[in-house]
Amino acid sequence: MQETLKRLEQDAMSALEKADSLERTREIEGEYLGRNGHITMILRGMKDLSDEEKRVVGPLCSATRTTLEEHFAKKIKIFEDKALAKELSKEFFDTTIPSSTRPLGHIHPLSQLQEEVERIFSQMGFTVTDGPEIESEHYNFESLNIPKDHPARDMQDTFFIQEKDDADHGRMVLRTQTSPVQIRAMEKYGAPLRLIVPGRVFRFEATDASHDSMFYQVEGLLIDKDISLAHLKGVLAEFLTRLFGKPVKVRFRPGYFPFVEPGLEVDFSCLLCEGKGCRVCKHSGWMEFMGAGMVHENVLKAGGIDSKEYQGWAFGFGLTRLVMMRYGIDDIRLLTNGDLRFNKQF
Ligand code: FA5
Repeated sequence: MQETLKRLEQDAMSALEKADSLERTREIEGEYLGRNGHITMILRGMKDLSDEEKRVVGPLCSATRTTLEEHFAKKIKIFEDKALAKELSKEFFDTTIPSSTRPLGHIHPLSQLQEEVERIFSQMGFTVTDGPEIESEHYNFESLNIPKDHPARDMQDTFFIQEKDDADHGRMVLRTQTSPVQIRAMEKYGAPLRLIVPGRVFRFEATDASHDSMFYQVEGLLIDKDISLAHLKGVLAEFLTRLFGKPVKVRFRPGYFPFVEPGLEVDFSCLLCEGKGCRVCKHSGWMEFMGAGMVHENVLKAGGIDSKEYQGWAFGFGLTRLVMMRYGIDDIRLLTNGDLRFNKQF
């Protein structure tokens, strides 16, 4: 049997060597390795051999088959490559034509700006934090020094999503601001704190070109010892300068928010006219930016922080409005209506 196998292998190899076409090679392959080929028949006949013979012939037969398979495959590939080259030479094939590309999506301008804001504040040592969009009245209002029935609640029209009043936490609402995360962070981490909270907020209001019922805010909070508004001014000027890539000034005006004392409205120098006054800044040289102030003693208390030892400031700006300023978008609703003609411009 060993002899037979050796002879078959030699015969097959010499026939293969002589084969001068793909068809002939396939024919010889069939004669030896096909369904009724010589090697296949021997393999099929193995079952009639004694165990001892099987032990010797089995591996030998498999080895012969593997060797032949490899040689046939090699020769077939040579013929196929030649055929392909011949085929290609018949037609002009420009290998420099770019392949057809699939249309790729890209990041929404709001998310792009959010990522930039997060990057800059992270570089300044701020942690990026998150909080629930469905919030309790306790976190959204009470703990932020806006008691029940206080007129300050009317400053933000609210989507209430629960009729029943929970004794400790009131009703559930869609958060109207990112400020509740101030309290959640104080409770969770204690002082000192240095964080920003980008996120969605919701207000029950009629939409127009500059107001939406869902928009993005970024909250900022810094709690430590000996903190003053001078630090806030420095941090904001640095943030805006890094964001816009040119020197930006910041100014404070008095403002009212129940959870800060003193409270501020923050403006930054107009990017277009650099403070000289133009149509965009209504000839004031300043753009309205956000609310801020020193965190109210009652808020620190609600968050479990000793206001004798620690103090700090908080701010909150509209990320959606910042995107509008940056790209000169004149209608806020364009950002969320999903029109690809609009989205593809960024
Ligand atoms: C607040 O929401 C305060 N939580 C901000 C704050 C935080 C003050 C910490 C002090 C300390 P206000 O209601 O002004 O403030 O909203 C903040 C920003 O959200 C506004 O400056 C504006 O840019 C944006 N904004 C408010 N309402 C809308 C709206 N309907 N659509 C789009 N943006 C809005």
